[in-house]
Amino acid sequence: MFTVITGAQFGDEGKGKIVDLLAEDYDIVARFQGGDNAGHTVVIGEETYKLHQIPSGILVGTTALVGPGVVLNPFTLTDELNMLKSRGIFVDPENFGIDPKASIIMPYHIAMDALTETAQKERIGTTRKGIAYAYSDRILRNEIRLGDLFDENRFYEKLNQLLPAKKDLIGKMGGNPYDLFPDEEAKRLLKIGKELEDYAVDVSYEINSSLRAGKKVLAEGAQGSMLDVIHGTQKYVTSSSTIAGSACTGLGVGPSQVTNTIGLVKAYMTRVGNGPLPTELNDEVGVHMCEVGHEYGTTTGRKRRCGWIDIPMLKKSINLNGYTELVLTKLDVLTGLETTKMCVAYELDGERIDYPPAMSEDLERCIPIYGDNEGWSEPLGDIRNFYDLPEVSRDFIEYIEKICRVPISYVSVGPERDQTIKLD
Ligand code: 2SA
Ligand code: GDP
Ligand code: MG
Repeated sequence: MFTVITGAQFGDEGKGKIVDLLAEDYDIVARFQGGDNAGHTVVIGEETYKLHQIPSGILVGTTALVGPGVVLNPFTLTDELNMLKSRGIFVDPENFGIDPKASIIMPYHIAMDALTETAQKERIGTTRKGIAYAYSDRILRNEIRLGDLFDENRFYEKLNQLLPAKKDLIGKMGGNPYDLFPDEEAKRLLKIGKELEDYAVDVSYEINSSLRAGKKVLAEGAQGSMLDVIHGTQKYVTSSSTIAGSACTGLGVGPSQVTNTIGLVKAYMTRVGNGPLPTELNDEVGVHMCEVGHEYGTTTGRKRRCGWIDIPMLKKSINLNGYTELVLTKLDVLTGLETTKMCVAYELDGERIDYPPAMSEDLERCIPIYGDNEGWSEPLGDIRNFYDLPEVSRDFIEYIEKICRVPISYVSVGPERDQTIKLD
């Protein structure tokens, strides 16, 4: 069984919580794209874990693999490994592996990301983790891979070839090329690389062999479908493919292996960074969503923009991912609102459309058309049965299912594992 989970919106739908919940039933959980721009939160009792590069399944003892499709920051990965170990989580080559073909996010990538963001008038609002530059170097075939750090000679050979051009470029971008990548940093990187060598695994081989042996594999997406580098709201996207198909390319598994795809849908929209968000609310309802939902970036702490759930976008995500089921999260956050709204269509140039236009410049001009419903005042955090939910909230869930024509398998009503309602 090979299940792929992705975010159906702009990320932060609660992938960390749901992957942690489902991981117990899987033998392997694997990350296939993105880097330490991701921030997946798992709350277990009093403990909160913020994972950036290590798959969320590690906390329940499921084998966690990081595929070759990711970009890897060895420094922050080491911090993350140490954080887990210091909190008593077992992490060992027995249950954690990284593909040596993963591309390294180099200090110059991070410097360039920051310089571009600072210089641009219309900022993307990146996490400044160097993601776009690391992926660009992969496409340009200029990347340093994790496996290069295992061999000092090969590493220096590549670095010495690349560094003069990087310094030149950083100088032209207005940065200080002389600070860039002193020799001590190269040595530190090599040292960390040597430590990570113990975890090196051919992820494609491992997953395919496991699937052949009847094991269950869960692929954990990062960011969200609307941030996909091809299908998202360009240019305001991340630099990897965030949709379900990317699990196949990022892990090296054939599409015929995929058994099901799960879409995580937040009961409202959030977006961190710039770019179109047609249902954005700049009023007290938006403030309610942000404050009650604690909508602050898991990696950067930035405030997330909030708005009503957007059905046209959801329809697009369903197409992009072929979702076989949806998980609706953060429904509890809507408690206390007088009315709940859903964007069911847009108006663009005087016409009603029920699917996002191809170009994000046009999406920017879309005016949401809402369906209104009464709100509910009951807190949902302690509810574990669908029929104990307030009727209006059940209508909200059932309407999404009906309009999307995809079953909702779970509704999440709080950050904790057990704050989850399984739907039949
Ligand atoms: P980047 O850094 O190049 O990937 O930024 C490009 C866009 O992608 C967005 N992006 C994200 N959106 C939601 N969540 C992400 N992870 C963190 C979180 C974000 C944070 O879990 O909250 O802490 O700010 C994430 N990572 C990238 C980014 O905001 C840009 O719009
Ligand atoms: P991810 O990137 O998709 O894993 O999501 P993040 O971890 O960045 O952001 C989701 C936030 O919502 C985290 O703080 C979670 O602990 C929290 N969360 C997840 N599910 C729920 C839920 O159903 N209700 C509430 N109130 N919080 C939730
Ligand atoms: Mg997140």
